[in-house]
Amino acid sequence: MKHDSVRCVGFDCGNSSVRTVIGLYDGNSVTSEVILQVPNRAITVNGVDFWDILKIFESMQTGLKAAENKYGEIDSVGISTWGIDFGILGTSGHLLGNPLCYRNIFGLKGLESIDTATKKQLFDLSGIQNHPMNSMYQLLGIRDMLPEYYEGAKDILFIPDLLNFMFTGEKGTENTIASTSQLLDMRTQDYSDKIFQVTNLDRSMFHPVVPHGKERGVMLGSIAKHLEIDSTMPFISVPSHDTASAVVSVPATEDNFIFISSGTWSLIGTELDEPIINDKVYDHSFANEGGAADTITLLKNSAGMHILQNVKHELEQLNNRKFEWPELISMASGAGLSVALYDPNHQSLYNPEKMIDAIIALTGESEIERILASSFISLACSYREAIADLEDICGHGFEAVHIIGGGSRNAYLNQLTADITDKPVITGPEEATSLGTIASQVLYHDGSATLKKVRAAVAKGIKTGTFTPGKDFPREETYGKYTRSMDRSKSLS
Ligand code: LFR
Repeated sequence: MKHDSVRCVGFDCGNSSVRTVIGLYDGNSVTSEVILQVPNRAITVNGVDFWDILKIFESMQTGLKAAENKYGEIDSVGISTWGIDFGILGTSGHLLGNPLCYRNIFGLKGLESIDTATKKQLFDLSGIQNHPMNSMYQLLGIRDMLPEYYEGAKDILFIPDLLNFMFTGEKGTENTIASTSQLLDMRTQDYSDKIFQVTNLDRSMFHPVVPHGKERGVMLGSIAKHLEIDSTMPFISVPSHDTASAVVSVPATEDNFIFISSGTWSLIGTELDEPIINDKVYDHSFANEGGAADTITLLKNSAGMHILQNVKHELEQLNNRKFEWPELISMASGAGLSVALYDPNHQSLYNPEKMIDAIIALTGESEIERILASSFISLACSYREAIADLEDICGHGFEAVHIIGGGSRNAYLNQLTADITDKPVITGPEEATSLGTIASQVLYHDGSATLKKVRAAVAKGIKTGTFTPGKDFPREETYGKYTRSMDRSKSLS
């Protein structure tokens, strides 16, 4: 160790914020501080949603400089982001445009172009659920609808790969982010030639997988000079899909645990040594994504806080004032339980022009308090449904539910989850992704560290909460109302 503690910067770049976090590892525990948080949002241009990758890159540079100013020389950096999306580099080596956001019609068109039997084959080959947002389906849609992008493409870099490239000039990928493309065979966690053959996509655009714990490159001298910071800091191959990093920080000591990684999405699943690829997983729409240290995160991609984030945003625009979460939660809880419920994964909620109108159309509720209550309760019911499916797939029950990520701050939703699932809920850490990114760098610095050891080191530095199921909560009545509201043919998950 160069100093008393190893100093790692973890970037957590999500759909709603870009966070720079510093983590200090003293050989025993990881402590951390959020250095900078900058809002992120997809930007709509002529009906198509894009990411402002340059703003994201700039905010990461600002965060890195602030971290070094405050803590001194940084020993390493790791980047995690949301999954699926990618930048396209042309033959000149430059970006052909802002990366598209997965909430667009290209993926849906791509999915529609594949027949049912081939979709099943693609699941069997990959172990990943057929979701319209998967990079594979987006690329099929882009090839058809934006041919100038596809034909001009030399390299496809997933968002964390693109950011690593922008910082270091090195192109590469790693298994967790690449797994969200549906182009890997999750038995080997490497690209599947057969999938490229079936889809007729071009494998040469994709980059080799850099194993976790290896260096992906060092910061470009020009950036270091511009920021006036140390130029030798290595960028480490961490689980660069935010979900995979977040799962590293689950404070579980047992091997079998359920996590709900709660943010814009809710990822509900468990960690496995090997993928489970069978008809049950297919029917329940679960995916075997890549996890840290060669694990698999078997999970359901389910709608999360995206619905409520949009309701909040629309309310703020309508009323020309801010609505903080505690106010929205008290409005929801005041409305009680006797509200209509809906499927949070209903296709009409994926990217509606107006989220509030879309919920009204599904529920018939028109008072905002009741819409909020309906949304929180429906989310908690979707958790119970996914957990029941997971238990069915795994063939055993799970005792408790770990809720991690920014959504774990929401005590009302945590309690509803405990009440409706009838399982104790353990919450924390909130900064799950960045802590996981930091903990994964510990594996690079400390040769004796294991996933178990770094998980324990993270657990020592965080606060957790516990929510116990209410004895008299009308859980069957509430869940029954939810299941009756479902129209499976319209569900995306
Ligand atoms: C969560 C997440 C999900 C992925 C979704 C879209 O932040 O990474 O795992 O399915 O975003 O990329």
